[in-house]
Amino acid sequence: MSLLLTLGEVLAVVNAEEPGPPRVGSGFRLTVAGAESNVAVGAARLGADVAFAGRVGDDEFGRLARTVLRGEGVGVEALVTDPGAPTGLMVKLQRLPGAVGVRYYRAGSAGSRLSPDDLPDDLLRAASVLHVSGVTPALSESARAAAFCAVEAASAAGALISFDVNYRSRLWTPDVARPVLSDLASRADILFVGEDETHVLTSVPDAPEVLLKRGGRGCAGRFGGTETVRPARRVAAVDPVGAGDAFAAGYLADRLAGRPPADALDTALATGAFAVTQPGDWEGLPRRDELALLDENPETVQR
Ligand code: KDG
Repeated sequence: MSLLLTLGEVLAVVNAEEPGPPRVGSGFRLTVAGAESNVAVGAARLGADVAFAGRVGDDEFGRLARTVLRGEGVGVEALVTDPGAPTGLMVKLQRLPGAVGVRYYRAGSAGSRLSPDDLPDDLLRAASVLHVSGVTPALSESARAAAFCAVEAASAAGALISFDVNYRSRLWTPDVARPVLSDLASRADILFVGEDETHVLTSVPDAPEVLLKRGGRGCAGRFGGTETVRPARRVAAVDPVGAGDAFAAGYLADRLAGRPPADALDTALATGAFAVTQPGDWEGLPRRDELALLDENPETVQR
């Protein structure tokens, strides 16, 4: 079966359970997330063969991340345990209801110490698609080098390169990010970019498959010379974070299964819609037989 390899940082995440500033006794819900691990989980749920490469600390959060990924059917042979640094942490607060703010505690984390030495040569050779995002090169010099080395090695071995721009303003500025993200984007066979992210690229390159994400307005796919525009699926959104990763997961799972880009775009939009219906960046992601639920009357009771 075709292998999807994703590379990045998986983090522990604590989500405030109530809107407002944190106080003594405030409730937080613990989970794990990370742009590229979210994609891995999403594609695995849709039936793809997936492995994740990265680093976690030798701590409870690292063990939790490994357990979650393994439990979701994602290969973790290339998830290195780093005894010298903690697993990174992301905190999600809602200062006002629905206004999610993200804080990172990941400087010096195990994941940010990813380096070219961590790269799984065998998986890079075996992968049909390598998926990286703009988060990883923002983490550190060594993580940036790892992302570029992985792209070069996978590409040389014949894999398609999937790149999601995923610009994170809390990690770097547009001026620092632009040459790096533009370079990675120029190497992509499959490029995911939000319309609010095009300013961090010198230009949107003419990759064979370009997915321009328009948030609540859907997506424009450019496949060779053809443009395919689709509206977003209408769902009651609870938590928008993770929709882009879900979109990428849906698209890549379909392309790995041999479906054409226009069909993969439909699956991507459906997968993204599922992601926003539940709290968490990946928890609401669908299995393939659940995708059709979006077409059903919300009043339907399944018996
Ligand atoms: O896309 C969702 C991600 O942003 C989240 O899961 C954590 O990787 C993450 C990041 O760096 O923001």
